[in-house]
Amino acid sequence: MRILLFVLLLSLCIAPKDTVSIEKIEPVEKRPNIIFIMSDDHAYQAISAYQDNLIQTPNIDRLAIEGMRFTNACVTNSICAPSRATILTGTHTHINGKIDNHFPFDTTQVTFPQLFQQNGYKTAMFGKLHFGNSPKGVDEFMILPGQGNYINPDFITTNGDTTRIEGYTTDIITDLTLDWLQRESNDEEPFMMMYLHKAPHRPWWPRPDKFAEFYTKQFPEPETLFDNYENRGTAAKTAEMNLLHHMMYNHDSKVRPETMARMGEKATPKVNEYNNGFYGPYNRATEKQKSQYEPTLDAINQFFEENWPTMNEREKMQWKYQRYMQDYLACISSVDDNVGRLLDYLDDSGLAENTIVIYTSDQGFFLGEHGWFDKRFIYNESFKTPLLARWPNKINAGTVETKMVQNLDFAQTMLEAAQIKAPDHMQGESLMPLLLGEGDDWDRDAVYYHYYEYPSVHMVKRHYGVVTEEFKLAHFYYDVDEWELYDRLKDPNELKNVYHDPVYQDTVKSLKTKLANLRRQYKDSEALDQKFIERYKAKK
Ligand code: SGN
Ligand code: CA
Repeated sequence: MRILLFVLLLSLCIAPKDTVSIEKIEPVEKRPNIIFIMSDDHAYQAISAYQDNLIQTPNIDRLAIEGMRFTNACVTNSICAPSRATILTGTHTHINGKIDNHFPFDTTQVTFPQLFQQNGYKTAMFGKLHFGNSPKGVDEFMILPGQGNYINPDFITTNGDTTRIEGYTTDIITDLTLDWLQRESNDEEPFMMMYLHKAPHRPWWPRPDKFAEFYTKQFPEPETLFDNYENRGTAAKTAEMNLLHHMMYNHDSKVRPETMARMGEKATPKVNEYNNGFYGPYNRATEKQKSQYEPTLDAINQFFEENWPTMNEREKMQWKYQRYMQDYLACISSVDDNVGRLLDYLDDSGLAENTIVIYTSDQGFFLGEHGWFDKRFIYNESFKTPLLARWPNKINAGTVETKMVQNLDFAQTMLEAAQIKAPDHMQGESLMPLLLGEGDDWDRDAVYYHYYEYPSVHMVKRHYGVVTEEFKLAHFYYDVDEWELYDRLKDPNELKNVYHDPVYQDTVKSLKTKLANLRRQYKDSEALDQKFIERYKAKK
């Protein structure tokens, strides 16, 4: 494997540098290296620095202990590729055009790695990007095509080839990252590295040892696991992301298609014909790897066959929740181990001192809250995202920042840290004052959100909204015209829409004004909403 990697990396030719016109500023002090770590669908509830009853993540937690933890970081559009487009461009998705996972990303736009590259930084990217096109502004990359695979993944390389590497994706992405750091980091030029995990994205295939380990564990259920969506709008009731009704037995819960076929009617209700959801990912494994997965698969399948027919609905939900958490958290355990490998390398090589390490996810995720998996909604678990940042001697250790920040702010933050001027069209704000403990004048009191991917998988309706510390107001549109208001302080689980409650009518009025102002400020409009709907219909 190491030899293969070496030959492969040797054969990579360096991509021509992209040309974008930017203003150069002479750095006044030694510029820091930056490592931007992003996992895919990593809920803050599954990082022990945020919530410690599901999993211990001692390595990721180091960033909180040695740096800053943001408790109110959120995304502008809770879905993968749009979030990445916002991070790369520093603009809302209606501006950069990547409003959903389907439409291609317009690569003529300036992305922040290009600015680093133009300003004397070495740049690299390893892992999941999730655009159909190759990243610009990175000297070297190895990215997963599309969603990528957990087992023996393929990678697109800088010279345009696709190559398969045997092993487990989270380990391999880290091997590639460490290998690049060993080869390329030096004292003269700073670097900006994007280290991007596929895990813990669906379908959750852990490494075999973690699969076995986590199958023995049981996890506490969230308060709202059995939510019946009363007192909410149509969107919550019609979304297709309920563990009992929409999570797939083969694809997600690892019930073999043969087990279900043998059980026949006893496997009902809602047996889905999604065999390839199981064998698509699993058949990538070698015979040796399969022999490591088989004992756990046998145990799961035996349990299912023996118990499922006599379980009631509640028990079925509980079983599916446990299966979900076992595999999702096992994937995260590998992420945490590998973040530990990276942090150890930074310590041992002496790089840690002058390197900013950021840890985030492309959005949040439901871990059974409201009975759901997946994301998309403006509701807390998917709207918020983890954000940790360590920068020795700059960020005070163990600090907690409660201000509302967004993935929209990341590009400008990293650019300012590197003393590179951000283009004026970027729409976020640099988080540097907050990181340096100088945030007294930070005056953002509301953030804007807009989700578009509907009708599509999981059927979460289009909506936009405004979120303040106290309230959340959202407008669902397209095939409904419904408003929802949540009192975040009185109803933290967002179980009661108070939009029509007479007590809240002044709040509704003032938030609608705030929302209209934000839409104007960020250049969003009904005309744009309509344009994106027409574009969607034209493609269908
Ligand atoms: C896949 C998943 C969905 C998920 C989307 C988007 N299905 O379609 O559950 O919502 O990706 O996720 S699966 O068959 O691949 O498991 S995103 O993070 O890329 O936006
Ligand atoms: Ca994602």
